Amino acid sequence: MISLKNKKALVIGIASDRSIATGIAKALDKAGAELILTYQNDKLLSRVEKIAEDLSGQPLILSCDLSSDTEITDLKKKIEDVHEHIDIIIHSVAFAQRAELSGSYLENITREGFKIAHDISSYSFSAIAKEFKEIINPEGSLITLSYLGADKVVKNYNIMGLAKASLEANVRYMAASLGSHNVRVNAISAGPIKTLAASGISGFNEILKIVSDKSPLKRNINVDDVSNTALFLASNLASGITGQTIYVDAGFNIVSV
Ligand code: NAD
Ligand code: 0WE
Repeated sequence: MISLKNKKALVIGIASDRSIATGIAKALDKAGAELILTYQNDKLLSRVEKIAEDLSGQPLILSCDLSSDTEITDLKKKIEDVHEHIDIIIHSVAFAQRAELSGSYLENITREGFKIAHDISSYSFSAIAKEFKEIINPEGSLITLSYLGADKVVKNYNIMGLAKASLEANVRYMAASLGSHNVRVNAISAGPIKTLAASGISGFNEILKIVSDKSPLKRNINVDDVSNTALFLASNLASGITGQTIYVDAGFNIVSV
């Protein structure tokens, strides 16, 4: 059993009980970490509170919309009131305007849509690291979530593919920047999972079917598959791993035709 006793973990991206961030929060909690959970807006507070009730620890719950620099600065101030240092950051956040997540890439792309997708889905991870840098302990671990569309063309993923490519490059530059502090930075590229971020995406069920048919493990992945990898990357068992994108996708990314 991996122990994260005395480790403090900031988990960003809980929107429902199905969120990948919810599964990761539960895994970190079970390993003994002390949690700080953030939510994007007031509509989500009651859900996060309900999820927190099922945890063994009592997490600090704070609001933070990552599109705002002041909200990121305020988040750090509020955390510093309670904790001198933190050890783990989970960034499980992505956003693109819905109209840009279907149909023709070139017909639907806009300058504003490009900016929003890259701002929330890539820049925000570095913005958080920049803000928290000085209070992250040595042996710290930063983890974000990516998707195959960063590397391969996935129908309808469109602008999010570019944003995830940026996020994965961001992971490498952040890893190089934080390496001298002995802080590691990695991405988990997860296979498709039915969460809020997947709801209403046209063709999502077909993607699930293709993965279960073609992946080496002949199945789809679940939030536990991702959470267990996050637990490993957060722990010192992964002490030599940084700057990587680790696929947790039942092997789907290695297969062709
Ligand atoms: P989700 O909808 O539960 O989580 C997305 C989160 O992003 C939500 O909590 C939402 O509040 C947050 N968010 C969006 N804009 C924000 C902002 N401005 N400020 C703060 N938070 C903001 O869905 P999920 O599937 O758990 O997604 C989490 C991560 O996993 C995303 O990065 C997503 O790209 C990635 N991912 C998902 C899948 C999948 O199939 N579900 C596969 C691979 C990677
Ligand atoms: O990263 C994602 C989705 C992220 C996402 C989801 C939404 C839906 C609601 C970003 N922005 C929004 N904006 C909204 O308004 N995934 C990996 C899940 C996903 O989304 C797809 C996929 C997969 C897989 C979209 C098209 C094709 C495949």
